[in-house]
Amino acid sequence: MIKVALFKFYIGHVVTVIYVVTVSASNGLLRGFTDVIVYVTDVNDNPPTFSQSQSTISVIENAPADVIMTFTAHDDDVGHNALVTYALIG
Ligand SMILES: [Ca+2]
Ligand SMILES: [Ca+2]
Repeated sequence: MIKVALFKFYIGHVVTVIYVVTVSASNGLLRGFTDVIVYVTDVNDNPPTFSQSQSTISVIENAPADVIMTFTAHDDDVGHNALVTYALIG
């Protein structure tokens, strides 16, 4: 019999997922158990992605100052590895 429990917790900015696997063995009459604890730490292996790869907008030259477009990026990692900062380039 194998029983698996999943726990996720934060240590600082690092998210660690813990699997606790209980394994049993039997000889037909008696049974023994042991727990196997697996720590899975996130790796920063996903870049931020935008929902749109390119956007175009037109604004008239005398338009009042205002928000003209909003971008949001998502990172599939977790914790500190999923933080996204934005910059204008060019
Ligand atoms: Ca990332
Ligand atoms: Ca990852």
